[in-house]
Amino acid sequence: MGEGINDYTKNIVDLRRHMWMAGVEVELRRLIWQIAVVGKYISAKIHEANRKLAGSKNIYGEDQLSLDRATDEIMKNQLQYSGFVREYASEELREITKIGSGKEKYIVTADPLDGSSLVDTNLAIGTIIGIHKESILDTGRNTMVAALYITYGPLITMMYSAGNGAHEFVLNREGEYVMAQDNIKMKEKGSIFSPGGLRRDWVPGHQKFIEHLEKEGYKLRYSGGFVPDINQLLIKRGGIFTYPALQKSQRGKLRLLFELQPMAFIVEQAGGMATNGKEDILSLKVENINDCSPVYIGSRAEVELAKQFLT
Ligand code: AFP
Repeated sequence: MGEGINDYTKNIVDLRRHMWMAGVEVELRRLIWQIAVVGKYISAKIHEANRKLAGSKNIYGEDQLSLDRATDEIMKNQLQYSGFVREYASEELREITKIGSGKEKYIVTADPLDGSSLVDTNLAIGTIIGIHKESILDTGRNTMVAALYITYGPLITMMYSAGNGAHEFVLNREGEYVMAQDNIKMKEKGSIFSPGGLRRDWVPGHQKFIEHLEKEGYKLRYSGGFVPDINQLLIKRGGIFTYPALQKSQRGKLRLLFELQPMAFIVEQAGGMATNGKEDILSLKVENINDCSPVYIGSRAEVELAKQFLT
C-alpha cells in the first residue's frame, strides 16, 4: 500500500520534517520547500513539452527551447511571491533580476532545466538551484547557504543540503517528497567516470588522466545531463565527473554560478571534492554570471589525482 496520508504519523520523514529536525532556519526551510514544489510544476511542463524552439537565444547564443523559457518563468514567478527572495539569476536570463522588495533574505540562482537538449530522448534532466545570502558576484564559498537539484527521471528525486549533509528525497504518489537517503557520504574512491568534451579537444594533462582511469578499469558513465551524471556519483557513493579545459576554450563549458557551485556545495557536503583542476570550485570568484570553468567533481581520490595530472 502507498504511503497514505495516515502513514505520516509513523516514521515517514518528509522534506519539511527533515529540515526541521536538521535545524534548518525557518525561512530557509520554507524557501527550499517552495522550490521543491516548483519541481512538480516543472515536471508537469516537461510532460506536456512542446519542443518547438522559442525562436530566441540565451546569453550563450544557444537556441532556447520553449521548455527552457517556460520552466524559467515558472521558477521566477513562484520565487517572486515567496517572500524570501530579493534577487533571481538564471541561465535563461541575461542579468540578475530584482524580484522582491529588496529586504528579503536570499538570492537564488537557477539552471531551471539543465540538459534540455535531452528532452526529446526521454533521458533524465534536472533543475539546479543555489541559495545565497550575500551578493553572488565577486565572492566565492561564503555566499551559498544551501543548494539543491531535482532529477526528472523514472522517479522525481531531490537532493538538498543546507550545510547539514546531503539528503535525497523521492516524490511519492501523494505529491510529498519523502526521505530516501539521509546524510549521503561518498567513499574515498569510486569506479565510474564521466568525461565531457571531445577527446581530440582535451588538453594533454586531461587526456593522460582519462587514459589512467581507463587503464585502472573505471567504467564510463556519461548521459549528457549534468544533473543525472552527478546524481549517479552520489547514489553510487563515488567516481568522477569531468568537463575539462579544451584546446580552444580553456574555460570548458559548464557554468560556474548556475551549475558548478551548487553541485560543488552538495558534493562537498557528501564528503567529495570539486575543483577546476587546481582550485576548489567554491573558492572561485564569479565575476560575470555566465562565467564557465573546467570541473573535476566527485570522490576525493580521483579529484586529487586529476590535480597531479594537470599540474
Ligand atoms: P544542455 O542544457 O544544452 O542540454 O547542456 C547540458 C550541459 O550543460 C550539462 O548538463 C551536460 O553535462 C553538458 O552540457 C553536456 O555537454 P556535451 O553535450 O558537450 O557533452
